[in-house]
Amino acid sequence: MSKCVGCGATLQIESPDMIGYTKSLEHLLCERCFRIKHYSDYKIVIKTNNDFIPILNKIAVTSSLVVLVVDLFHIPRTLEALKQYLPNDVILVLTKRDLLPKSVYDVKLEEYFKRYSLNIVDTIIISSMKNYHFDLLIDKIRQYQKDKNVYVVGFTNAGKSTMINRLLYNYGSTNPVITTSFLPTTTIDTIEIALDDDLTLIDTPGLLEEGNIINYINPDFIKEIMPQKEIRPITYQIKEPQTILSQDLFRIDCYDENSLTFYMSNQLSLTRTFKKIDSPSKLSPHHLKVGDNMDIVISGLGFIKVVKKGVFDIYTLKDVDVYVRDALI
Ligand SMILES: Nc1nc2c(ncn2[C@@H]2O[C@H](COP(=O)(O)OP(=O)(O)OP(=O)(O)O)[C@@H](O)[C@H]2O)c(=O)[nH]1
Ligand SMILES: [Mg+2]
Repeated sequence: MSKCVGCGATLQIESPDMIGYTKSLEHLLCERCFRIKHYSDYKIVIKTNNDFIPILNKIAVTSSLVVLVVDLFHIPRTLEALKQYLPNDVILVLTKRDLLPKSVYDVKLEEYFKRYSLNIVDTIIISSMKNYHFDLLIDKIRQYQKDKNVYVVGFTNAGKSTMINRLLYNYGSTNPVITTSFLPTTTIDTIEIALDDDLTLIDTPGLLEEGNIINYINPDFIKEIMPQKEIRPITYQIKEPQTILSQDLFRIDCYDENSLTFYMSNQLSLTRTFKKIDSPSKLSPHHLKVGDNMDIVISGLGFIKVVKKGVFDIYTLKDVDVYVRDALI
C-alpha cells in the first residue's frame, strides 16, 4: 500500500469522500493534498485523538528523540498531558516566533516554559517562516538524536510539517513535499523524511484540542483570525467601566481601573464602548477572576494581558475554552 507523500494517508481509489482518495495509485499525492497545493482548496478532515494516540504509543516504545513543536502564539492548555504518552527525551521547539513582537526577549520566552514538566533536554525558539535558528535546530537534533529516527510531535496547526519542509529545503537533497495548511488535521498519518543516511524525521498528525476556536468557525474565517505576521498589540487603559469587543467573536466587560493588552490577529478589529450594552445572546458567558500580570486566553484566538487583578465578564463562541494563565509577555 503506498502513502500520500503530502499527508501520509494510505492511497485508495474506491471512495472519493474518504481520506487518501486518488484517481490513480500511480499518483504521489491524494486528491485532497493535490487540491490544497495547487488550488488552495481546503477540505477539513474530521478526526479524533483516538486516531492519533496509537501513534504516540508507538513512539513511546522506542527510545528515539522527540521534537515537540509548540506554537508560541497558541500554547495548548493541555501541553503537559503529552508527558503521559511520551517518556522519550524531548527537544522543545517553540515556533512561529515571527508572530510575537520583536521587542520580547527570547530568553524570557524560554524561561516561561521551564514550568512544564516534560522530559526536555533542550529548548529552542524558531520561525519556519523567517528561517530563524534553523542551523541551531539541526545541530541540536543531531546532538541529541539516539538513533536515526527523530519524531516530530505536537498539537494540530503547531507548524510541525512546515518546520520539516524547511529542514528538508535547507539541509536535504530534495524539495519540500509535506502538505501544510492553516486548517486543523492536515497531516493524517506518519510521514518519513530521510534528510540523509543518518537522520530520518518522522512527521506525525497533531493532537486536537476541543476548546480551540478553529473547531467552531468556518474555514474562510479561520484565515482571518490566524495571525499571518508580527502582531501589533493593542493596549487599552481602563479608567471607567467599559466593553471591548470584536465582531461576533468575543466581548470583554471591564469594571475597574486596569491596563489590558490584546495579542490577536491584526486583521481583527476591536471596538470599545462606554455604553452599557445587553449581554450577547449568541455568545457564552465566562466570569473570570484574574490576578496581577495574568493573561486571559481565548483558545485559538489569542490572549489579553491584564496588569492588575480584577474581575471580567467575557463572552465568546459556545464551547471555546477561556482561561487564565501567568502572563507570557
Ligand atoms: N507565522 C508563521 N506561521 C507558521 C510558521 N510555521 C507554520 N506556520 C503556519 O501554521 C499553519 C499550520 O502549519 P502546519 O505545518 O500545517 O502545521 P502542523 O503542525 O503540521 O499541523 P497538522 O498537520 O494539522 O498537525 C500554516 O498556516 C503555516 O503556514 C511560522 O514559523 N510562522
Ligand atoms: Mg502537519
